[in-house]
Amino acid sequence: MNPLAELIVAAEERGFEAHVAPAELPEARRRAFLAWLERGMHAGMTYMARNPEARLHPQRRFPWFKSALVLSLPYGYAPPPRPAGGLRRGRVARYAWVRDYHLRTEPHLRALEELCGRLGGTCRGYVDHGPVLETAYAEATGAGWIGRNGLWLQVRGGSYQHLAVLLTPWEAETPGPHPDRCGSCRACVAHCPTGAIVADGVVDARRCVSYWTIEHRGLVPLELWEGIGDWLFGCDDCQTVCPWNRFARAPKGLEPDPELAWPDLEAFFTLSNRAFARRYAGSTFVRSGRPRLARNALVVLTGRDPEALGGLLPRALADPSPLVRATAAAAAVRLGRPADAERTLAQLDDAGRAYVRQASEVFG
Ligand code: B12
Ligand code: SF4
Ligand code: SF4
Repeated sequence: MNPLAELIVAAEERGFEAHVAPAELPEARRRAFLAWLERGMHAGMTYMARNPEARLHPQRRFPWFKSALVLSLPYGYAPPPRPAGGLRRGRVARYAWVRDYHLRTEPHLRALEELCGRLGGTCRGYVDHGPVLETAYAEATGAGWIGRNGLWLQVRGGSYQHLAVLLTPWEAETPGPHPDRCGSCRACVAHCPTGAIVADGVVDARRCVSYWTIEHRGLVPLELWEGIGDWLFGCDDCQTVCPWNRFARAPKGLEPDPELAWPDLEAFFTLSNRAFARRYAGSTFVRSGRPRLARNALVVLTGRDPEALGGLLPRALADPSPLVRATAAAAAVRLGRPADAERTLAQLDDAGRAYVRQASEVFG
């Protein structure tokens, strides 16, 4: 068996679907990435703009790199039941209902790298955070296409699939392109709550709920609160409406955790940062941390359960995190309780005070 075929078998034994793409990405995809950066669509993700050439040409850093083994891991499981008790409002993106996929995938990538060594080559595996255009490589395998929502999808499996890429030193043939099966459908564009899909396959992170609720570290712009709606962590609106996700596949032996799909929002205000990290150890929540989850909870409750928000406000206004205090003060303004916000002003930094003043203009 040739080394690539052996790697595919090994990846499949580990629960992945695996396809091969040549190292050289199509020029159009490279240009699309640079245009996205030039227009500032990476928002505050400065790491995306750092050394773009490394992302576009991994072979410059790894001269041995000849083909990419693209691994996909489905996560199309059904929603778990909502646990009883607690304050369980808002939605969590499906990928976050289970143990963090980075943690689950890394050991498999390391094992495949070791296998490469035994096969006489050097490989390098990345999942999500590496400087690799994962959807572009997935597209280049010819096993699926990039949809209008910018995600890679397959006829058999939809888009609820994580990607990982193993750079290998073995040549692969260029497969034929997969046909675009979006056709005249525009459901994802129509259902995006914030108009973030600005062109076919192009998502402007500055408008994307997923960016603001997961990646962004600071205050969430007030004009986006409405669009964020009940999204507590991430957003799946451009996927739930996609007709191909009727064929989404569930991974074997992985059950979603109801406490991750429907977390008790009160925990975000009562736990210390350390206790939060312990309670949610191994989940994607830990990457964002307690203050950001508490910030998001305030935005969701403002629109979805003002009564519950009223009960939480005194604690949130006295939160140890300035991010949570400033968001709570803006939420108080939105709730028609400006006096509560006023009392907190002394506890805010300049940015927090400006945010509350702005809240009075936007919501007042
Ligand atoms: C930065 C990032 C984000 C940003 C920006 C999103 C974006 N689309 O760029 C934010 C934080 C908003 C985000 C959100 C989400 N993300 Co994200 N994200 C990434 C990351 C780290 C880099 C993506 C990137 O390079 N963006 C820059 C743009 C220009 O590149 P691109 O998205 O690859 O776009 C290519 C195509 O769209 C294509 N293209 C350009 N123009 C056109 C035109 C046409 C017609 C076509 C067909 C294609 C096309 O060329 C581009 C360049 O190659 C990747 C992991 C990785 N290392 O690749 C994960 C990744 C793309 N995200 C992923 C996921 C799951 C999500 C969310 C669903 C999470 C959630 N539930 O909240 C949302 C979905 C939002 C969306 N519709 O894209 C998965 C996608 C899996 C899949 N099946 O495709 C990835 C691959 C992570 C992983 N390892 O699983 N993400
Ligand atoms: S993740 Fe949500 S906000 Fe982002 S593009 Fe998809 S539907 Fe729009
Ligand atoms: S919702 Fe429609 S347009 Fe969007 S990715 Fe799915 S098939 Fe393509």
